[in-house]
Amino acid sequence: MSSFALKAFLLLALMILASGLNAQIVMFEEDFDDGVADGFFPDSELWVVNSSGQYEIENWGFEIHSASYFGEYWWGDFHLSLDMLTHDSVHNSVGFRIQENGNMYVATLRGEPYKDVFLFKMVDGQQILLFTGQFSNTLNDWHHLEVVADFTRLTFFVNGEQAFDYVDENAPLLSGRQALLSYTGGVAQHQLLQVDNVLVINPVVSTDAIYLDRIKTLYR
Ligand SMILES: [Ca+2]
Repeated sequence: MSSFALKAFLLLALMILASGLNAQIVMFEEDFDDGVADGFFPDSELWVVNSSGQYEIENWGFEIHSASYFGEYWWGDFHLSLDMLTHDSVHNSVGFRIQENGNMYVATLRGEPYKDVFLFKMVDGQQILLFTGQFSNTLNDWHHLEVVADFTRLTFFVNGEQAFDYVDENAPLLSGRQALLSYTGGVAQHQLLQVDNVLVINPVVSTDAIYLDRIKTLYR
């Protein structure tokens, strides 16, 4: 490629990148409306897509855990959002930065009588409480949950309201898969968990800035 052609190519690439500067990269998206939970890896065959285009699992019993995993082990920073409804149970939970050895973070919203949020870190089978606090919410309603992981800073939003903002400075988990988590126990021995509109995005602003810098360096 001639020097002129190279410069023209780089300029074009720069313009394309600049035009997409405020865009966001979709890492994962599933609304279940086609009846299939593409990209999910459930640990139980009880996870199904219902006739309303939602992903659900129903469990009866005490202390029953189930997960449906999605994403990649190399996923680092992300913004996860989804809608979640639990019938007859208080737990709305998502796992993230789930590593191959099972270590992970878990964000939980609990309804009445607790009305609180938790951030746990699972390390070698041990559950470490990183944060808990009161958080007003209602039972048997859809809640919009968002988890934002920015390096060691972990933020949890419920229905648009910040529920925690925690910086993990003690051996933080920096990458991993994600999961929808079902749990029966405590006040209810039954849970029908329903999930919809799972979206994982990676804000591209900082990424583009890095690439723009590289291309500018090449072009000089
Ligand atoms: Ca749907």
